[in-house]
Amino acid sequence: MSEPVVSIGREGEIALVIIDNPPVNALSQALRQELWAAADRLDADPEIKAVVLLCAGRTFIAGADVSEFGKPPMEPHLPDLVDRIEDATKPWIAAIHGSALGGGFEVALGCRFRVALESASVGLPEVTLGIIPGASGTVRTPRLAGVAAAAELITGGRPLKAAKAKAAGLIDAVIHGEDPGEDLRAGALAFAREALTRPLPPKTSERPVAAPEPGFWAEQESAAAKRAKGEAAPLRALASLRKAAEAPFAEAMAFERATFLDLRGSEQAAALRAVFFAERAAPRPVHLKGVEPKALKRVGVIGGGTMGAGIAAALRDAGFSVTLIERDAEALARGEANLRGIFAGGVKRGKLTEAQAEARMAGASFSTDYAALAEADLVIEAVFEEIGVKRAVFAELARHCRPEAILATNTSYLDPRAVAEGLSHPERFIGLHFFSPANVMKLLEIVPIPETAPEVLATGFALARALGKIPVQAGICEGFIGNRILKRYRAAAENLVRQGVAIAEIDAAMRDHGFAMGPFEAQDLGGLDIAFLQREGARAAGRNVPETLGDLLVKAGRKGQKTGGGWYDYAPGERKPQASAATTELLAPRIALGSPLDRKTIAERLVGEMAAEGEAILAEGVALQPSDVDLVEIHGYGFPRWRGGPMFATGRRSS
Ligand code: T1G
Repeated sequence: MSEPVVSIGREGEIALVIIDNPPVNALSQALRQELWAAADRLDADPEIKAVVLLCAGRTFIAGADVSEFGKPPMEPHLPDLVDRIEDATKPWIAAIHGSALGGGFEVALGCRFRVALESASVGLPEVTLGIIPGASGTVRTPRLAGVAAAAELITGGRPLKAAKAKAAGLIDAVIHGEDPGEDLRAGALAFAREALTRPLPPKTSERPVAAPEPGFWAEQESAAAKRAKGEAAPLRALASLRKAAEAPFAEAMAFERATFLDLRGSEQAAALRAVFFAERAAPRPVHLKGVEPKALKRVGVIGGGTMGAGIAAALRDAGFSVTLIERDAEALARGEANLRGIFAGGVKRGKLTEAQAEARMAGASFSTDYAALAEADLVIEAVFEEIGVKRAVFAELARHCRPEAILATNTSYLDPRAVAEGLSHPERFIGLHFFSPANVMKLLEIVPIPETAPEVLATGFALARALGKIPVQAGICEGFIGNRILKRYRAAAENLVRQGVAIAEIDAAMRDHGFAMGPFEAQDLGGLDIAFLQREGARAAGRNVPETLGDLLVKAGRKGQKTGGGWYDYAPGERKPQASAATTELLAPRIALGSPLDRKTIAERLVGEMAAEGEAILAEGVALQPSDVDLVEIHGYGFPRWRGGPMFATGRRSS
């Protein structure tokens, strides 16, 4: 028999039920069964008056065991267990640290009370897995928090911190302190003793759901439909919540369960599960197991432009001390202002307090002298994409940094081997390709050169973990994984235009498919000139790079939104694309009179091209596994997560 995952202790007339099911106390069948047995045993114990439910390890119950989802559900089912806890003859008090998520939060909802450490959060992230809560989350939550707060929690899937959860009525007390084994345990016991001196509140299932304002459901449904773009779970979650507000408890529970089981077997849920596990595996690649990363504290960033400042901000957010280097005082002042601007934006959006923004700036220093990097553990270069400029930077770094300091380039198109040419100790060199804005975008492509030492590569992954990013290792080729696929995608989209498909129709097709933007409006936003200059550079170097439609636009001065027009026209100060007569005229000689394609076909064709390029990349060893290609597309290029990425969506990987 395997080790028990539940133990029972006691403090006077209060029992402590302690779950210990690493890593995240997920509700495996064994755990459900042992909790049920604990409820039976404590009901039968006349000396026990209340039960505190605590978890060992890093977190409270993080949810159902996602790895059981492909298998038939086994008894005891979670909704029954939640009812069983609610029906216990003694009140249960959930004592939450870390995260109470999904089924974990539902177990807490079955308890008569919930208390949580300040640092804890609670949530129902099921929609992020393509499902809805399956154990009363949609039915009990509105009984505590009302339908508006419940709708936000359930259709958005984002957890709430303890203080906000308390304000919403989802927990009863916030416990001060940090240590779950001491502060939380003591706080929960004190709460339990106090609660026993008062009459018990009603069970959650017996509370009514307050009727919302008239028009509430119609408004919610249309907003959710607009956001969903084909993603099923948020709308189905809303329907379940509505049922909870309009039907008796048992009927709403049956509706929720049926919806949950239906979605669990869906293609979208399979895709989102595959992404879930790929994201968790990415930061710790198997081939680096046992390789110790180097310690990182002080990091230098060369270049204070949009990319450099974004990287510096990401580093400061993660607590590294940062030294930003620029070539002269003027550029340095601009770099400092860029960094300050990023934190000011955080304050404006309510993500940072003024004091936090100040502290972020206080941990950054600014210099035009590379000698300031003498103590740096890592330096990331983010200067102009020109080989001569970059090599000059690395020559300076070799002169001023410790020989064991890691030196990284953020190049997106140059060959990192060429950037590193002539560098002493090339084993410490690596490519770290961030995506703009670097403090927001989750993807980090990690590009070793042949000399890169394994510890240096492992340090790249450790850095990604510290920054909360999704790292993907890429081999050397033009554009690495992401930009190489982007190039093929854009070329395929241009081919459709050449065949006579309307530009706006292609963009609309990709938006309908779940992308935030289509390929042409995205180019207008980012500017067409960067890719153009890169093609021109390759042509100047004697390579055969066929003329693109984008080249024609740039040559006519149409570089995108910043010049008032690119593929589309833009009214001054506006970002809304308008069909452009000028573009039509410019491109007319290259465009055939073709038959139109429907949007679904357009999207499938373009995703097919991405996947075909992904396959070529895998065959060349530039990407190590299909899930890496999918993670790059989802986290760097806006591929709809619920479609699983181009490799998953085209059946090239199943999990
Ligand atoms: N099931 C199985 N394994 C899980 C898991 C889960 N729910 N959550 C995490 N793991 C594994 C993960 O793969 C990794 O494994 C290890 O635990 C550590 O995870 C009926 C339908 C809790 C905030 O969506 O958000 O309940 O790689 O690296 O950074 O309504 O894990 O070590 O082998 O992420 O400390 C809803 C998902 C399920 C929670 C901790 N619950 N988990 O973060 O660790 S649906 C979720 C998280 C549900 C009911 C339903 C995070 C965390 P390995 P980690 P972390």
